[in-house]
Amino acid sequence: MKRLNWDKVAVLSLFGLLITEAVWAAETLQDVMTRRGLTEKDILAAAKTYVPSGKRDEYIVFSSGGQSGHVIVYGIPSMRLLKYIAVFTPEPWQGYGFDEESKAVLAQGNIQGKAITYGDTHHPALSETNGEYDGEYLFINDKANPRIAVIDLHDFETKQIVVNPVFKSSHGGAFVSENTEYIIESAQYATPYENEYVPLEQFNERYRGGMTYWYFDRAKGRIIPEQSFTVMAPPYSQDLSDFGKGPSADWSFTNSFCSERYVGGIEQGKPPFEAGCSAKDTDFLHVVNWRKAAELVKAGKATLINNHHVITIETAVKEGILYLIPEAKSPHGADVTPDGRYIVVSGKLDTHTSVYSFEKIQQAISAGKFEGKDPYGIPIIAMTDALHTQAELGLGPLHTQFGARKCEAFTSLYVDSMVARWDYCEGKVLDKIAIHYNIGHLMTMHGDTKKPEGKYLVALNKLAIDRFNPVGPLHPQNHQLIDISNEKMTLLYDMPLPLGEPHYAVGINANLLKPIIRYKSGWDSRANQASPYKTLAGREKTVKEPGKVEILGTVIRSHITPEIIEVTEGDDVTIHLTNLERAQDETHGFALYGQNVNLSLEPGKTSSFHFIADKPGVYPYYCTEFCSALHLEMQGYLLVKPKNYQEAAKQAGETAIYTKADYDKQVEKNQATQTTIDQVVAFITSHNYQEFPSVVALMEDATDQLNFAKEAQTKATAAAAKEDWQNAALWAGQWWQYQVKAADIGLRAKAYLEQQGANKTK
Ligand code: RUQ
Ligand code: CUA
Repeated sequence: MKRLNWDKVAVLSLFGLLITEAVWAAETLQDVMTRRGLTEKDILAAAKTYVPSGKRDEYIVFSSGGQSGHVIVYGIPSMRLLKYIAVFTPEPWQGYGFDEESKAVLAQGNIQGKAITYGDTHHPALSETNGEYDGEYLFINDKANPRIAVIDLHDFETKQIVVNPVFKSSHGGAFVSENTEYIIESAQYATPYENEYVPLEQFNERYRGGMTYWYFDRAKGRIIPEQSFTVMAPPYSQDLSDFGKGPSADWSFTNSFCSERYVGGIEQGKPPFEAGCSAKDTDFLHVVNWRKAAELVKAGKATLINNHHVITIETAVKEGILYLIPEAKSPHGADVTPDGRYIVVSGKLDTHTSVYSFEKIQQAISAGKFEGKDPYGIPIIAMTDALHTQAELGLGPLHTQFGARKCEAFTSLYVDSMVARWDYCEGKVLDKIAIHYNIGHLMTMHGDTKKPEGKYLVALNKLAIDRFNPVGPLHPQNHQLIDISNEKMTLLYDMPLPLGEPHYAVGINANLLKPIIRYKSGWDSRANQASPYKTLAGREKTVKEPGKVEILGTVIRSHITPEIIEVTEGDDVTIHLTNLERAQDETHGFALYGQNVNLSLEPGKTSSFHFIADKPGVYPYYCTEFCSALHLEMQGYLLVKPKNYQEAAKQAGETAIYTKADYDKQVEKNQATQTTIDQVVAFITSHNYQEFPSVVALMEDATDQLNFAKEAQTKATAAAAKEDWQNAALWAGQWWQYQVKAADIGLRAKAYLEQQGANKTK
């Protein structure tokens, strides 16, 4: 339990039980190594990853949650899980998809009117300023239902979902431009842009791929669909994308596979997709001048399809914003180097990884030097004219990330189950390390920015067989932590992830993240504004109209207002709840029997839910977070009366259960608690606590709690003066609740000051 149990502490210390006798001799490190069969290498790896209790991780990773539709957050080097962020899929702990505010976000992701309650999340992207992470926003795509979500890193919540208006799938997103002006999302499986039936026989003429550029308004923290556009591309299965950096910042790069434009047909005796799609020796890297494309849209040169700006292939060719370059068979991944001078592309079915030179590409374009045109008239730059170098890294090269050293790159080798470290300037291999199995993406710290920090690499392995304790035929995934700070890469840790196939992940220096700890009071977090339903203490109210009930309520330790909600069968009921707490961990939950309602009310938040009370009955509700010693008592009843119900005579009034003795006993306890609080406060204020911002914040928190305590004390004393011992005892208990919280916060502040070696000033 997270709170100190005051009674227990008192009793234990009274009997001296807190002092344990040393009955067993402590084990030495050597003993433990022998007992557990650990080598010195194991111990070294453990020492590199172990984060002692109370200490924090250096990096925070945002990983795709695959089919779960979530984002997984964990720390490096400890690999400790910190959070699942609900994105495309309802998630009750966060109230996501259960309160009206978040349901509105999920509803933005409806596909042609249909609610979609999962996502195949692939590539998370952190917002950037001048090509470096700024810690403000995270974006992630859904491959199955082409969508992009915006997550605000101020509170780690999903704020927006946009649906691609012309694609029916999308793989190559999300990746951001150097200053997060645009987020790219490329199509995967070519389809007609229109939402209508087009026979496969018209594949070459009517099916299309493309690259969508979503405009991001930083001030609003939202994608603006009206200012976004798509550059149409041939039906070549556009795969992954990346934006340029520095010299190449105005350009984007998207690889593709199945440029054969094969449409399957094994049912008609034709070879299957996988054979037809890998027949040619090369596919195409798409090179797009997105800056110029955006200007073309502004100049009115785009066509409106499904109410969305599309630059047709014809326009793109005429205006010189789209080029193709052959790339090795079945390529995967397109990664721009930190200096923006090269683009690295691997061929899954080729041992080569190709390094294209941005400068050479530009030279070919300005010289008009092309080896031909594709069937859609797009100029093709010869591979030899664009290549800087090629490297033989191993079998099945896929994705590339960059290290902190000059020209240092890391590429995953799917078939070999290895990671290659190599020099992309020279095209030579430096080191290799065997990883567990089925590696897809890999990730280094800040490895896709202008300034990679290196240090650690995570290999994202799919379907971890033979590695962890078996849990049935569906296997967890395996994220392997690798130390890349030395000349030889070393494996440090295997972390099973029990949630969807890992695709890509991004790791950011923890110092760059500054999430808030509470909301401004009465906040609609999803809309990021004060909620119109914000309710202050004492202003709770119920508005009844025929057939309709609207309640503006509050929650605070250990009480839900209203406690009793009475409605009539068939009523349309809306309830808005505001969490009045300011203490940083005082989240209350709200669960209601039989209505699929489950809210998370973090301090300051206002959430709503709506339902039709169609069945007469008794529906208890309660708080689902262990928020205080009286958490279990944080409860209420929704009573749905049948239509035309005749009220029975009221029962006699409630009987008091508390007496003067109870009140006196509680007051005595409160005074003792106050003494402890005073001591803690004296300790803190006699030190230079003002030099520690987190202690100052804790003190503010504690002061809030003490003010609440004072209010309850006033009520208790007033009731006692009237000899209303029932209410006096209850309010005295409430007063104590706030004291305990204040003491708890104070003790945390004191411990922190002691740890940090604060100086005595008085
Ligand atoms: S992908 S395993 Cu979906 Cu990024 Cu390459
Ligand atoms: Cu609030 Cu439990």
